[in-house]
Amino acid sequence: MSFKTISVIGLGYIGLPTAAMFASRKVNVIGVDVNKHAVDTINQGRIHIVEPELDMLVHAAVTEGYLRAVMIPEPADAFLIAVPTPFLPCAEGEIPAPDLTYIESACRGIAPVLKKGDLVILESTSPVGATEQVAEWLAAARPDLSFPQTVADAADINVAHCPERVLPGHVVRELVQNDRVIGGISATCSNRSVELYKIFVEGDCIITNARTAEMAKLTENSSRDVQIAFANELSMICDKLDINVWELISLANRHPRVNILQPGPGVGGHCIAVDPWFIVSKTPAEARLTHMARVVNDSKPDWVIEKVKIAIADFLQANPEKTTKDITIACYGLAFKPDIDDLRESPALHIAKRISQIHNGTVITVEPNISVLPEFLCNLELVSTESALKCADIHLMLVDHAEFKTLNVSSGIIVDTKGIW
Ligand code: SAJ
Repeated sequence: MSFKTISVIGLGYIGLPTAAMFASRKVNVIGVDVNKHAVDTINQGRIHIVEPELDMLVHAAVTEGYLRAVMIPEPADAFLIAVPTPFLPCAEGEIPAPDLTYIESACRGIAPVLKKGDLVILESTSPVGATEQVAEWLAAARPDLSFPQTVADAADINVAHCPERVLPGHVVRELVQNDRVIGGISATCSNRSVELYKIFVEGDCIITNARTAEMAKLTENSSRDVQIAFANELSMICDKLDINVWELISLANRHPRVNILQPGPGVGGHCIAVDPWFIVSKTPAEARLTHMARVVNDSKPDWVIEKVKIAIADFLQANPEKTTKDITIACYGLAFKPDIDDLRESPALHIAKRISQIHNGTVITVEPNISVLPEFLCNLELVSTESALKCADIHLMLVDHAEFKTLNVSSGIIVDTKGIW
C-alpha cells in the first residue's frame, strides 16, 4: 500500500470520522487539531462530538494504536484537510463571502513536513478556485518541491478536492457507502486520490477536475436549499389562501415527476444554509434563484414568530380575563432537524430564544434528545413533554422528532411548523 501514514487536519464532524475510518482499515492515522481538548479527548479513546457509532470506532482505533491526535502536523503520505470554511463578517443584507483562513493555516501547518510523493486533499466545502489556491499556498511555502499547477502529472506533490457529502446522524454509514466526487488538479492527483479513498469507500469514486468537484458540492446543497425554499414559500402562500400546505404537497407529489420537499421553521445546520452563499458571492449577477432561496429560507423564522404573535392575540381574545403574562408558550424541539441533538445553527432554537425575549409570560422548551440546556440558553426552561402538554396555552411545534408525532395535543392553541399535529 502506498499510503502508510495518513494525516487528517481538523478533527471535527467530518475529519474525525474520516480519520477513524482509515484507522479501522489498519492504516496509521495522525489526526491534527488546534483544539487541545479535542486532541486529549481523542487520545483517551473518546469523542468530543455527537455522532452515532463514532465513539466505538474511535475507541477501537485509538486502543489498537492506529489513531493518535496531535496539535502540530507530522510527516505523512497523504494529508486530508477537513477544517471549517465559515463566512467573513458582513453587514445585514450583504452577501456573505467565504473565509478561507482555516484552510490557509492548515496549509501553513503541513507545508514544512511535506515530502516528494505526498498527496494533499482538500475536503472542506470550498468556493470554486480554493483547491488551486491551496496548491499556490503550498508552492509558495515549499519552492523546493514541484506542484501540479505548473508541472501537472510530473509534480512532487499531488493536490485534489474531494468534498464530503455525509448526512449528520448517518456519517459512519454514508462515509463508506456514498459515491465520492474526486477533482484532481492533474490526472495523477485524481488517480492517487481514488487509490486513497478506496481504502474504505465502497461507493464509486468519480473523477473530474478540481473546480467541478468544488461546484458539485455547492450545487448539491444549493439544490436542496432551493427546493426547501419552494416548500417554505408554498407554506406562506397557502397560509394566506387558507389551504393546508401539507395536504397540497402530498397531492402534488402524486404526480410522477413532482417531488416537493417539506416546509419547516427555516433551514438550519452548517451546510445547506451556508454553501449557496459560496456560489452567490462568486457570481452574484447570475445566481439569482440561489440567492432568493437563501432569502426565503432565512425569512421563515420571522414568519413563524409572527404566527406566534397572532396565536397570543387569539388566546387573549378567547380569554379576556387573562394578560400576556398569564400565557405559557411551549416550544417543541430545539435541534436543527429531527432525531438529532445538534442545536447549532438551529432555526428552532433561534425562534425559541426570540420568543423568550419578546414574550413576558412563561416560555418552556421540550427537547427529548438533550438532558440539559447549554449555558447560553439560561433564560429558557427545559421540561418534559408531559408537563408541556399539561401547562402550555400555546403549543409551538418546531422539530418533527419521532417522539412528537404521536402526541395528542388536546388543549390550547397549536402553531405547527412541521404539519404533524
Ligand atoms: N429541511 C426542511 N425540509 C426538508 C428537508 C430539510 O426544512 O424537506 C431542513 C432541516 O430541518 C434542516 C435543514 O433543512 O434544518 C438541513 O437539513 P438536511 O437534512 O437537508 O441537511 P444537512 O445539513 O443535515 O446535511 C446536508 C446534506 N446535503 C444534502 O442532502 C444535499 C448532506 O448530504 C451533506 O453532506 C451536508 O449537508 C454537508 O455537510 O454539506
